[in-house]
Amino acid sequence: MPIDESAYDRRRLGQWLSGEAKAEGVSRRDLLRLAAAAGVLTTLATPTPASASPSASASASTPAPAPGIVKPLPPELFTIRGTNAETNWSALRGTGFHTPVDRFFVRNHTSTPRLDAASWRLKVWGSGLRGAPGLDKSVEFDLHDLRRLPSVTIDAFVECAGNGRSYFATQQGDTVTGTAWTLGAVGTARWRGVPLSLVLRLAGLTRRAVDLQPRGLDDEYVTGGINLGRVRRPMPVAKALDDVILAYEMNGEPLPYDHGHPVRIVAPSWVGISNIKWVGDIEVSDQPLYSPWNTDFYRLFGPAYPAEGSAPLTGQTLKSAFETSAGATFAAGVRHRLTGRSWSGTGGIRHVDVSTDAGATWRRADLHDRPRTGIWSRWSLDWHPTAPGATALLARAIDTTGRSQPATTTPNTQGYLFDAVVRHPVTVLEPASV
Ligand SMILES: Nc1nc2c(c(=O)[nH]1)N[C@H]1C(S)=C(S)[C@@H](COP(=O)(O)O)O[C@H]1N2
Ligand SMILES: [Mo]
Repeated sequence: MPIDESAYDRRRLGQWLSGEAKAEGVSRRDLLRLAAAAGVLTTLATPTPASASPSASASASTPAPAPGIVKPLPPELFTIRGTNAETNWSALRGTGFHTPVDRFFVRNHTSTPRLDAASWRLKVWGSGLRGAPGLDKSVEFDLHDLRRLPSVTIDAFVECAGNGRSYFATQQGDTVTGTAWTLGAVGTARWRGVPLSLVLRLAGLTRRAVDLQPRGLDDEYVTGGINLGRVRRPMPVAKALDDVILAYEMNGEPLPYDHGHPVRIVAPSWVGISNIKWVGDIEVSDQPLYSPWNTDFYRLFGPAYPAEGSAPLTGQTLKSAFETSAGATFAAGVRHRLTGRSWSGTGGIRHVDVSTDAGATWRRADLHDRPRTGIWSRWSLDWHPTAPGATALLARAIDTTGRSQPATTTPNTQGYLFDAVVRHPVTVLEPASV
């Protein structure tokens, strides 16, 4: 079902600006204050030199609490960034198509709640449901109810909209706010669960419903002194009915605590925030819905965008990563197998070109997975370096819609959807010194 995103958003934004719309207790004035404090509505500062720390603006404003993440985070697998854990790409080499849970990135606004599956309930409620006049339109499901329904199993990546954000600073000299991810805020899993469309139908979805909003059971998110409430983000009904699932298994096991136990939303190809973890309720509304996560966050702001920002972000972008750490060394005179993965929110991966000489020449990599939208394709290429010294590895993917990774990404203040080719620094060593 095609979604007319722009008409949908124009209508929604109009209501928001005229104060009609609900934002669940968060006033528009508070949001504007917050946005100004975070520099969101200001134009870009003078670009910092390309050598500036990628995390300058992000880490200065964010204290570094011990992350409230349950699973072990050994440094060879993860890099801790505030309340989040980024997967080290070197740890994915040889792991197969699905990302093992022990190295799947975690993005938490607050901390992982350890929810009890037996007492967990999902409440589906709101004006978009059928119900007797004057009665509460709400339906509850427990995990047993969901497990009794026909299940689906899908492969899908979950990727943070800010994945790759640090390269806005290090490659382009742009000043952006947010977690300074490199490329490890992405993982692909096999998810099993119930189609959201089925649960919505059982709950009495009407044709009047336009938006729904899943909400997490983790703590309320407080930032810049403002309590934004529980993590929640509206989604058009058309997406919900298309391919979204309520997942209760990840890679064949019950969902782990950190990834939404016992049930999360999986919204294939869409920005990570659409995949609400620890979902406790879903509002289904006959009016457009708003939350900070579709008004001030997860839109593109900046000189290239309208003052009110772009439409709320939907699909992820196109990226490539090497399964090698930055600064890795390679012996000259020996054949090495370079491996990596590319993925796109808009199509499958058609081909990937790799440069081992900082972009001077390119060769086509071998693809190891058939192209599918919303998952990644693994690739490899042999490299026989001869000249010692510093160089950069580059990978540039083209997806089945013909889209290819550009040299630079038009900046946006919050550093979302970086899609440019990343320069991966490595050093070739004299054969004797290895
Ligand atoms: N309830 C809740 N859901 C959430 C979040 C959160 O903090 N709380 N983070 C979102 C973001 S921004 C991302 S990128 C993904 C990360 O999923 P993961 O931690 O399983 O990798 O979860 C999304 N769902
Ligand atoms: Mo995210």
